[in-house]
Amino acid sequence: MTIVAWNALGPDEREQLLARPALETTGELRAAVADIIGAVRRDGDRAVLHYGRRFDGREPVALLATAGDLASAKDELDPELIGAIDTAIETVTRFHEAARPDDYAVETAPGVTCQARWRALDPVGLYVPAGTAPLPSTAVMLGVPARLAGCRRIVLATPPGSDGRADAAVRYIAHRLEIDTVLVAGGAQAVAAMAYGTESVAKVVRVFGPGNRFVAEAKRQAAQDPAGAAMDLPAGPSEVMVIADATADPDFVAMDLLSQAEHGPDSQVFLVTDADELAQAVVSSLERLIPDLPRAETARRALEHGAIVTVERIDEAVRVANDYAPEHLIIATKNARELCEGITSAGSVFLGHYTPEALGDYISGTNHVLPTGGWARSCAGLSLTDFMRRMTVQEATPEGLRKLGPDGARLAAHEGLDAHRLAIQLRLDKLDGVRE
Ligand code: HSO
Ligand code: ZN
Repeated sequence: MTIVAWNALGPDEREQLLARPALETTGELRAAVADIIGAVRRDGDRAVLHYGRRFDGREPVALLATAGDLASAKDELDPELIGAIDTAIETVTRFHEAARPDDYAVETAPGVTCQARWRALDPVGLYVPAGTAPLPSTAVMLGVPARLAGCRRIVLATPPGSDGRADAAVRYIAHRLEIDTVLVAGGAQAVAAMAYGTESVAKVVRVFGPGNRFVAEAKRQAAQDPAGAAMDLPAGPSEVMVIADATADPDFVAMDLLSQAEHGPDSQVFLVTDADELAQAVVSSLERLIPDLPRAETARRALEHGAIVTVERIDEAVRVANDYAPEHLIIATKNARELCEGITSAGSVFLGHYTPEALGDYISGTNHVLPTGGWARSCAGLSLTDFMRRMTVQEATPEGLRKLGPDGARLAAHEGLDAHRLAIQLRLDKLDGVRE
């Protein structure tokens, strides 16, 4: 990782340093995904199986995991892993439950009541990737809020492993969360199955979850199609920025950078520090720690396009972080909570020397499906309310209509919308006895 002094850079160079590689949605990718969606809409399950064979060279034992598959997953897992999954479900439940929104009602004028009422989305589709390895933690992050929101029907799609079955931990999580439709398929074909429905799965109203380029493109296309399904966030390569001062432990910082770098060669990792010695020490730690990692090569490639940025004062680091808007921001400084007050754009923030990002990935309780690619400037990570929608309700008594109707009719007349005006006026006339 190269060390760059922020103050030696001009505005263009700064921008370039923090620039993310453009996500390639080539015409080729778009066309390939459109073909897959077309085939799944036409041929349903048969097309889902066909593309699974073609792209993954795998065929599921059964396209839908059976109730027995889900119930018996527990017997295939180490009891300590089961305990860890149960803890994750517990903490994620606790944190997400606290976000439950209340319905509310307001009398906006005498006799006119307006309400907000929350309703769960139904059905919803959850995509749990298994790219380089199955990610059961993602099943927790998607499944828990969907369950808590009260979504009645939940479809969980995940690619088959080499035994043709969904990962045992993912099956166990589905069972614990009473998700009984597990589609053993991945890629664009699984997204298409959920967004449009097949013989095996109901068409869902929104598809959630991260995935590769094919998955992301399929979600995008389905979300633009009125006959498809909405999506959650546009997901890009994972990102971490660490702000650290001289009080940070270089090994801790290095391992935090590596834990994000090991996700993929396109992961984005940055360290911003006001301590030149720490910058040097982190470089040494990285070199010492990488060789022992099973994913050393992937991590090395990600680090190649990351950087260590040195600043003169730690509050400059806050500005750099807000400019970049990282998916994850670790603040490993002595006054971490104070610095956090200045942070306006980050998906999830980790404070102090004992809060690695890995804690949030698995077990602290926050969601790990977070905005990447700069979306943290305008979007938040997944929460309970993403699985719900708010509808408004209003009711006017005759007194209420008398109170607000005349002004409503005036506005309608101004807009030249006479049926609108009359919809109000006819009722006012009836109340006044002008009309029978
Ligand atoms: N860091 C990833 C989530 C994850 N990490 C899953 C481990 N498993 C999201 O950026
Ligand atoms: Zn991670």
